Amino acid sequence: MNMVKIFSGIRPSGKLHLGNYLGAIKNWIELQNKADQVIFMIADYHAITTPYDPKTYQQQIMDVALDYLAAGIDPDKALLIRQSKVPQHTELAWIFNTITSVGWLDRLPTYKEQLEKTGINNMGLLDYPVLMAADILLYKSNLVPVGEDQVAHIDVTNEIAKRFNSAFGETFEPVKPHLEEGARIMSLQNPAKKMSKTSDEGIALSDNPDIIRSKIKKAVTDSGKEIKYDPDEKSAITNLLTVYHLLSGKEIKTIEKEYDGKSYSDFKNDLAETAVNFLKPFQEKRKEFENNPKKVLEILEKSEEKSRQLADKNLSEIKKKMGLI
Ligand code: AQP
Repeated sequence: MNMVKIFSGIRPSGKLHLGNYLGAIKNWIELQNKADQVIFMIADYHAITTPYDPKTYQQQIMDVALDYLAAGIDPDKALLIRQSKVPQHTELAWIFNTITSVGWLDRLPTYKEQLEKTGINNMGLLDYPVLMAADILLYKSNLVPVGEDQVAHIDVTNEIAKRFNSAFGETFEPVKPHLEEGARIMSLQNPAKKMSKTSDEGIALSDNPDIIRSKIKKAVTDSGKEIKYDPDEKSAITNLLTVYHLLSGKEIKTIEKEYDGKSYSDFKNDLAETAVNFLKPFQEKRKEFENNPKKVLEILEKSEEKSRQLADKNLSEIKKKMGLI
């Protein structure tokens, strides 16, 4: 049987939110026990493609490391790395640039959305999926747990892998995205948009109970009164029901029955308490790591050393096939 090699990452572009947790990290925790190689990355080179503050950037990067560890990423099972500490990522991205068609990139919805959002059209933004392909293929990873917005990028990764294989010889196997329920948690202010770190006030994993309660109280709802799963007619309530279901483990049908005849505000109050209770152990564990920055740094540095070795081996094979060495 083929080895299962997991890779995924998150941009340190703000506080991690429930969408990041339910769409990605929750699955990472489950998969880390089942795979032969597991690498989770803090995508610090990806996050500088959009506006950021250099003065707080190191703290933001460490905040993501704390979130990863508090969520249950086990450094004995997974390597936990900062992208910029493994320079082979950017080296391979350059190599992949030479076999990537611009047409695969400039039609991507994620690229167009970011252009619209930031008004900035830098090369890094266009090239983002090429660096992502390098992140994944540098370790010959074959399974990438992500939210729905990233699937188009995995398609580009596979295009690049195919083109490399046909030009230089079989090297990469196909990469599969791993998606579960929760792959698209929507914004609490606008259920037509996904919850995100930069353009939305999502529920941060580190929000205190009062902030969580206030954000859920203010979440938009649909017309009517019924608490019903109906993505077309009741997109806001459907999103809140999905979050409730994933945080409580209760089936959607059971929740609908429980709130039959009750008001949106009853439902929201209980959802808020569910979220507060769900995040409590996470936040306690995060505090522990926060009080031990030396240990966190040690975990990162040890992982990065191992990743550089893995990366070196694969990059040498790639360069040999290309006649670069
Ligand atoms: N709303 C979401 N629902 C489910 N999964 C999500 N992911 C992101 N948002 C949701 C998944 O989380 C991982 C990290 O993605 P990211 O760093 O791009 O997260 P973001 O919150 O989308 O960050 P930004 O900086 O605010 O980016 P934009 O501006 O692109 O939204 C991925 O696996 C992603 O799928």
